[in-house]
Amino acid sequence: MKLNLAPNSALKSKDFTYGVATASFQIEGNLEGRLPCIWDTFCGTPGKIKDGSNGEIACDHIRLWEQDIDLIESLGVDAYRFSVSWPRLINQDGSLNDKGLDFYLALLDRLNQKNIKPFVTLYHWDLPQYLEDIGGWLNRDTAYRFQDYADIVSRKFGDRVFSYATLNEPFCSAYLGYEAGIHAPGKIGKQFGKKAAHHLLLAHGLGMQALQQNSPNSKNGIVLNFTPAYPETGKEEDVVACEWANQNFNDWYIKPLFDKSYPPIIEEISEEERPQIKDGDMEIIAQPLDFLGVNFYTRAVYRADKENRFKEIPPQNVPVTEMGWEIYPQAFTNLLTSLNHRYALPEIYITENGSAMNDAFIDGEVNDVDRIEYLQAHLEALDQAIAQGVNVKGYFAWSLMDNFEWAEGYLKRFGIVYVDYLNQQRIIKLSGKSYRDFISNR
Ligand code: IFM
Repeated sequence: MKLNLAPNSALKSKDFTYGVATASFQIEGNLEGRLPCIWDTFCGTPGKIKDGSNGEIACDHIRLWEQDIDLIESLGVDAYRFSVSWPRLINQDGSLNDKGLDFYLALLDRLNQKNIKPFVTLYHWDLPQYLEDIGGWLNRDTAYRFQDYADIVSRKFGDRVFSYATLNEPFCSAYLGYEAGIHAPGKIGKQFGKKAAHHLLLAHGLGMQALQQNSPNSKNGIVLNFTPAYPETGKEEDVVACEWANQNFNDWYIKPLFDKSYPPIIEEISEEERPQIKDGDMEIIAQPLDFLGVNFYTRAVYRADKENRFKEIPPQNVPVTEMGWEIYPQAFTNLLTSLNHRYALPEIYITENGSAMNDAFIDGEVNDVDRIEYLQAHLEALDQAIAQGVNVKGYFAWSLMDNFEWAEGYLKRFGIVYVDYLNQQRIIKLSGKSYRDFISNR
């Protein structure tokens, strides 16, 4: 099975950027080289991670980074998206950690030498634990500490970075981390989620100010994840429930960036849920963006529910990935065209798309045809969105290699490269070979 698109597809252009993506906590390991973060604490709390694992070794990338860059080069991609670790770069007193800085400078230099564009994410969920100890994202001051971090790092990285994203998926940090409690720091309660979200968005705006000042030539923006909401039936009550869920999970994060306001449900949520918005906050949040990163994996289906307004209906009798997420590529096209219709968007990069599959490592190979099918269907869906006028400039496969999948530990594999955790060997899966051939035959 090969990845293939029509010869006239925009995705066949050499100007379209293809990449692979990772994140610091998920691959780096080497805890001794940095301060503790909220995910170390979460992993240390019994019952939080399905296989009881942690990020102590992960893919041992801090040690194996040179060979990992060779691997990325061998895939023929144009770009590598990765995150830098705040607790590896900044000491508790706010000064720089020289060893951490040297690591990332060497990584950036090597990528640039190889003509692989570095897409750097500043925050992919590894908040320093000392900041969580004083409230984490519930503390407004954390947004200003993030600005200091963005400022110091972007000065030091100089012109090495092709693109900066302030945050990856603030929905996950805020909702999963501070409301549902299934991600670090594991706080549970409706009174937390939207407060954390507001401070994250404020941090984004403040961080953007630092980036535009220190690094005006890089493409600076933010990465949001979207799980488009669909009503279970056409009944009005389901449609209303679905709209509520959509505002809560998707619009809450994008609307402030472009419209300087939260979605209408802000008028209906309880006082205790509402964030404290100070004068000028919405202007800070809505800094002009050079790009918007879109992460897409699946959709969600909702029905009306008397107690909670909406109820998510798990996929039944439809194709799903190992995460139990429905495979529904049409939602990818619809998401992009509808965002394009609603907002004055900057350039879009698909900063994550991919699937966890039940990979079998047999005789040194992983023939993950199901992952290729997922990729093929999503590239076609993307192609359709571009044909309908959406300005998408690039696509990153999630992920370069299998890694620590948060609350799932190492049980779920998203890589196009297999990692044998017993010996840290990397084996390019059939999907990785297909992606490589597709990119080189453009
Ligand atoms: O592994 C994660 C990544 O860190 C953020 N986006 C979704 C991926 C798959 O769950």
